[in-house]
Amino acid sequence: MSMLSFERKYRVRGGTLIGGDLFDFWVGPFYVGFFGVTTVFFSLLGTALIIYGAAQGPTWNLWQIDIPVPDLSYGLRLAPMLEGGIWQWVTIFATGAFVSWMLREVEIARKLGMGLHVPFAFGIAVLAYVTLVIIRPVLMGAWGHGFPYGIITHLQWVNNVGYAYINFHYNPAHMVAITFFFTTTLALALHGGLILSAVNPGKGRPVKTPEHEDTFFRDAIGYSVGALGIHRLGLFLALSAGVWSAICIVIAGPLWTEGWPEWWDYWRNLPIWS
Ligand code: UQ2
Repeated sequence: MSMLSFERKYRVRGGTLIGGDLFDFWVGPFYVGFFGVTTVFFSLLGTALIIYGAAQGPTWNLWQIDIPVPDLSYGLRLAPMLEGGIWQWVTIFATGAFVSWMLREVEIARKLGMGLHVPFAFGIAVLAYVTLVIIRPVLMGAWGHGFPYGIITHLQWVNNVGYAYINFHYNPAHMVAITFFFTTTLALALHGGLILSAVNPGKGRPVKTPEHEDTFFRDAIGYSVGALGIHRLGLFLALSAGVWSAICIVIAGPLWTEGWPEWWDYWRNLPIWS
């Protein structure tokens, strides 16, 4: 079945979470739905606010534009627009847009009778963002603990938070997160390389089969995780990277206030060493 006739067959009504048939239609190739409308709504408002914030100056240099967080003294209250209020509303609209996009993915998956793996995976990315700008600031008692929306300024925030805990690389959850990021790249490099090597064996030579893929790894390391298995593993590794990233930042402050090197003192102070 060609893509076009497949789409005609499967572009049917139903599967919506809210609104019934009201927004159950397509605009060109794009499914709309209730959450398509809310995604556009939140995105436009958030983008307009960012441009309004940038227009307050002092620069239109893309690298230096900044939407700053409120001062810590505002705690968890709403700040005046030009003193961090813009950041607060951008955060609300961004979260609204991200959650809307996820729910639109849920509706599309339901329509097609598919699993919810893609919206679930996207939800982990949203969770990582929400952890930084909502969960951790709330746990620490001030919106000013969120990261500012600027290319340079968000990097400075990462740098400052790192030094606030002396050396963030001693955060054990940070270590786990990094390990998952690296292992994700390893798995994707192996998978991408394996697939391309089977599909592109060289000019004039026949494309190889999944059995070739299995056999390559059984010959090389005595084990093949399998065609389905590599995708389960890849999703697990990638989602774990996101989850442990969220964990490593949400425990820094709310749970552990000293430098991360000191966290290991429990180990150095074990009585067995004396
Ligand atoms: C595999 C397989 C694939 C793959 C890859 C492997 C046929 C097409 C890459 C090999 C992967 C293994 C052995 C797991 C490596 C473990 C980690 C943690 C990186 O066997 O089946 O399908 O793409």
